[in-house]
Amino acid sequence: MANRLVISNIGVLATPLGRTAAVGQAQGNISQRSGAYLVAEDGVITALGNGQVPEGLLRGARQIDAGGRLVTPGLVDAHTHLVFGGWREHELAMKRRGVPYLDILAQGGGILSTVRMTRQASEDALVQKAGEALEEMLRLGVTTCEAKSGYGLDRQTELKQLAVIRRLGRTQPVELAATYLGAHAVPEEYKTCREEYLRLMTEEMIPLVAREGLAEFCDVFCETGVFTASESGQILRAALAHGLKVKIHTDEIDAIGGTELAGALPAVSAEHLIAATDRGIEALAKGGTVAVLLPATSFYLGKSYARARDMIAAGVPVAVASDFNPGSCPSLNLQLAMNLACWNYRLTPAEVLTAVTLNAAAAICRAGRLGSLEVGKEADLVIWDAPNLDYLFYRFGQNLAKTVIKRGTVASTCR
Ligand code: IZC
Ligand code: ZN
Repeated sequence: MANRLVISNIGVLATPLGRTAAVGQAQGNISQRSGAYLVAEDGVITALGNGQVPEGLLRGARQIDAGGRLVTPGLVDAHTHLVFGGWREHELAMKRRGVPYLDILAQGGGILSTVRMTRQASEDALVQKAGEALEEMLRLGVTTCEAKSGYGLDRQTELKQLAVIRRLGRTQPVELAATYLGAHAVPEEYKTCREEYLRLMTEEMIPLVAREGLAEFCDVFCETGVFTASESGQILRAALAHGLKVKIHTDEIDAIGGTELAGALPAVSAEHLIAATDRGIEALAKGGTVAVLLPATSFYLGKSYARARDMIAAGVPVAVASDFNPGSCPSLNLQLAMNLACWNYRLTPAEVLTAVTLNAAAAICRAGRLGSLEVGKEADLVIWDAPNLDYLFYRFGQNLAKTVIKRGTVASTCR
């Protein structure tokens, strides 16, 4: 007999609908059912209804009374640098003095400092550390998470990071989507011969990562002093040629053409976009590229906030993610990013919900299976210690997730 889960007495079941990203006004048009119940069998949603659960559905089922609380899809964190050695609190004083992020990197700190620590860490130590982060993310309501490499840059350490992601994907409940980010920085040993590093990525690493199925996506940090738009195009085209899907970090600090490139390729997603121009936004709309916005990074770098309202108006699907990393966003709290998105992007609670569920799932090519609560989708959901959706955005600074369910199984219970 199927493994059946029934969640009854749901105060409000709030969810976007669909199997592709919600665009424009649709981003804010979510379904909100009062007094609902949900039934899942073997991890897949088989029925949704209102009021009393029919007797027949209760037989042999595990039943959870939601106690009149809010239920939403499980959160999808579509942009994290999950696997890294060490931290970078030694840069705090420098950052407080106003030394810019890119200057710290140019001096061999920043990403390159994390690269040194990640090269030194054993695979087991990285599994332990990233595993603890995932446990915390799960408690906060995250049921699916994208995870990038990019702190090895050499062959051995990039493969070590991807192996960590693969191991964690098999041993803990949060579903992982792996991204090869060899183009996160030019490693110090290639400083005077960057073409050699480009060759290593396009001719060796990308083919290897694709052939061995170590990552689904390839990403590039397209930024002043890191990789140019032309180099980014070269790397991402090589990735596409080998069957990887592509993403790009672009317009985090300067607009140097990466966003136009993202729309033209097209990339599945373009991330950051703090400095995006009208032309960049048009290109994303044309390419159907998801804008993955990272408001906690704007907060931490003291930068302005991406033009989320303009993007939605222009027909760009907007997702919101944590950007968890040891430099520009040492927080894995996606709930905090949701609050910032509501108040600083001026998105409605419904638009933010779509941004961290359906559109985030689309940003990692999983919207057909995840990101909304509908018959046929996987039963990934959060029972919140909240009576309605507004409450999630009204309170802030503490974890409001009560019970987190992944594929029909209770994965975390708090409060
Ligand atoms: O470690 O600084 N922006 N990559 C691009 C990062 C931030 C992560 C880091
Ligand atoms: Zn990033």
